[in-house]
Amino acid sequence: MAAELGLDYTHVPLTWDDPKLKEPEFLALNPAGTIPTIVDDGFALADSLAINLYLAKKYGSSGPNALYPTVPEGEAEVWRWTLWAQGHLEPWVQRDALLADLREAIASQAAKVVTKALSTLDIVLGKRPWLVGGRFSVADINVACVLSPSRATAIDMHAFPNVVAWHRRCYERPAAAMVRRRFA
Ligand SMILES: N[C@@H](CCC(=O)N[C@@H](CS)C(=O)NCC(=O)O)C(=O)O
Repeated sequence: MAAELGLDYTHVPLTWDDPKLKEPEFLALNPAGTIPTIVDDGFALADSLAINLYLAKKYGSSGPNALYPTVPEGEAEVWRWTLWAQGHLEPWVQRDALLADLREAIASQAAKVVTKALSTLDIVLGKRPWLVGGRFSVADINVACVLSPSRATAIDMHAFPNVVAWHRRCYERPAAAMVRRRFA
């Protein structure tokens, strides 16, 4: 999102298992001790989808490349897709990262939930190229990043061609390609 918006930012490279995430200095920014976490003008915020909404609304609400709709209906649809991705996809897609016993308990259900969610997405993306307002927006980023190649290692999207094509469009954008090259 920062790259899409052309923001000048400093990336502090910490991996999910870095002990620094559980030290007081970091916990003061994010009590959950997780990445990603941002600090913007002294304001600390965690959780990737919330971060994307915040940055898009603050820095991307106007101009030809705006990523955050200004009309209430468009904003509502952005919330809708973000909450949908968080509820219907993220916990299930991320099952690889969950505690081992929990992961085992949900494994058989996770595939069904993800398949149902991807079916919904495939129907919607068969009717329009982007999720909200006929243009690329934070809604696309928030759903696509939950399905990112690094997170969704266990997900096979091939049965959902509209999702595959849209996901490629998102990840082929110059900002996404540039960031992935930089951190590959
Ligand atoms: N829903 C959160 C998930 C955050 C999360 O669990 N991050 C992982 C890395 S992908 C992490 O920092 N794990 C360390 C831990 O849970 O202790 C988001 O999207 O930001």
